[in-house]
Amino acid sequence: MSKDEIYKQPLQNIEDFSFDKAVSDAFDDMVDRSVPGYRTLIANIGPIASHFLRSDTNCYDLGCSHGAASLSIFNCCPHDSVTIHAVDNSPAMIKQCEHLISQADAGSCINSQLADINDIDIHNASFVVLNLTLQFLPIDQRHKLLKKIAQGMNSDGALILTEKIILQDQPIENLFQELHTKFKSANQYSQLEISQKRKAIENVLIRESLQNHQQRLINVGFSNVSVWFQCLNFVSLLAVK
Ligand code: GEK
Repeated sequence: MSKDEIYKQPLQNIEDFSFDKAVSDAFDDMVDRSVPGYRTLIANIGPIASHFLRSDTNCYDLGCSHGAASLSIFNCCPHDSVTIHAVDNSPAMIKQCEHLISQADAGSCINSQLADINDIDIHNASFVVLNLTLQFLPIDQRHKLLKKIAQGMNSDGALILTEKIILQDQPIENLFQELHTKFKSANQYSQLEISQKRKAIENVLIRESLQNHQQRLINVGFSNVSVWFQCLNFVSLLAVK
């Protein structure tokens, strides 16, 4: 695993953040040092999935990166006949995902796919994961994707949606931003790295309020939407069809 040093040196031009090879190489270190509770999220996705997975159904990990959620599900999967589809549109991410799947001897259960999640077919799904992925889609594409997920899901299925949200209460929003900056400083990111990364990601990661996410999930056909995890601005929802 490479250390994330992408924004360590002063940059003349800060380009929009993208999931290229440099980011993929540093991804595991980056996500651990940047997302409060990431390991807790991954550790719990498998056990939550195992409650909803049914034999002879599909599970989708959309925007899978290196497949951490897929592997967590694989390790808890109660049915051999479940196929986990790990999908990402970054070639570098999928390459490393495939490597880790084969290292875990999970190739017969996890099918990795280089594709845009807007273009894939979703059917006979008992469980779907969007762990920190929807936030990278333009807002006007989000309803259509979630509707496709709800329509391709069996009646007792569920979705985990994890997002960095924006708080509607401005003082709390400011406080959580400040605490997130402190979290990154405590994880050895310099002020320069933090500010350059913030600039690179500001037009790429588009946050919405918790209420927007909850309402959209209800609108597309989920009957129960519960928060199961929150740390600062990072929230994970369990939406049951
Ligand atoms: C994890 N879920 O470790 N189609 C496919 N993939 C996409 C798209 C798209 N349209 N847009 C973005 N991605 C992972 C972490 S990372 C979150 C998810 C982060 C992919 C993108 O290539 C990247 O791998 C992933 O979504 C977001 O549980 O880096 O903050």
